[in-house]
Amino acid sequence: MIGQGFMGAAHSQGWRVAPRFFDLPAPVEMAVLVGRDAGRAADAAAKWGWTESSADWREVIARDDIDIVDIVTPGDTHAEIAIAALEAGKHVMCEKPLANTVEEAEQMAAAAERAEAKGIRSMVGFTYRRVPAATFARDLVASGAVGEIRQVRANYLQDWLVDPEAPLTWRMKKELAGSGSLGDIGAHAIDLAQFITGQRLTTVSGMLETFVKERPLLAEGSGLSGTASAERGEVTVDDLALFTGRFDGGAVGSFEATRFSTGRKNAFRIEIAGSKGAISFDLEDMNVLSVYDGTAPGDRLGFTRVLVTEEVHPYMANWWPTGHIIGYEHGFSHQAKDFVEAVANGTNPSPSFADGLQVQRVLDAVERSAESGSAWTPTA
Ligand code: SOE
Repeated sequence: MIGQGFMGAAHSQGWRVAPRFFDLPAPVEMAVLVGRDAGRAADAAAKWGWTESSADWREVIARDDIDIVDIVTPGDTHAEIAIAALEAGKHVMCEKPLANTVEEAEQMAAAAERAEAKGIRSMVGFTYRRVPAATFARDLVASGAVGEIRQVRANYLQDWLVDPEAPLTWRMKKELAGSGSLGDIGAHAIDLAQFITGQRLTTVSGMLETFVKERPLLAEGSGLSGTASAERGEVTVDDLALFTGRFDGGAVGSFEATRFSTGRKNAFRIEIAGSKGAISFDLEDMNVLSVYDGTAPGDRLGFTRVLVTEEVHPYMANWWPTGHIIGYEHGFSHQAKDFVEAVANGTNPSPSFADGLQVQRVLDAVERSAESGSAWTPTA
């Protein structure tokens, strides 16, 4: 695994737990954790359960005893590391968004296609697809439970940047993160909306806003927080992204991604309304899927809170007895499990780098639309 921030901790948990709860077709050995800073990498490796640590990813991907490379670094390094790892014959899992630009994502998707011809697998870490209630939502929609999909409403709301003195971490620098709320959390909304509906966004119209244009530089820390220094720097990404879009299957969607929604910590909601019914998912209530059956008798209409905690639900048979809930970190175990199965069984995992490229094109179209004053902009 390359990277040692918040996602490093989350992915480590996934790799460590997946083989203990799922019968995987191959063993998982957490071999090497790579981080820029050798001391921090050694500490993180010891804490999270990696056998070794290193500060040199090139040396690690050249090793014969490494089969899988998991990339959890900021977006500016995804393309270089992923392409090198694929060319070295390693299966690659890469955090979202796939890259910082469409051009990089195209190069990564092309490298993944070349590697696939040699049996090398790759996947993007859109983890929320693997929250059982979200996977179940996809299954229900695919079974026709909502009928013809008409409306998609997705909003991903956080508030960790409301304080104008919160320091300038890498997620606020375009050269490192590619974009702000748009790519960081809007990408999740795009992926999940497309995953659940089975439709793809073809045109978008959007606006972006940066509320706080300058922040104290980061003195110490990383990830979402840290201590502020006396110096200030420019925020070069969006704080909020709002857009509407049309899907290729006829649905129409509205999207909101913001780190300025005061009081909302990690509220990711998606609602789909169709000709026969509707579903509503809320990450803050992640063991539930609200389902509306518009064909029910008139005296029994209303959203039903379905507890997605039963062994009949996706991934749930391997966890706890009936009604026992799971949490944020379980998605990372499901992701690790699905990836190991694909690698061992010789199948292509999903979402692929090509899927990641398509999301990147949507992000880019939103940016182009916002620059041009919200004009309708094709995603391809
Ligand atoms: C910060 O906004 C963040 O950690 C994102 O980077 C993740 O992708 C999201 O899952 C939670 O919030």
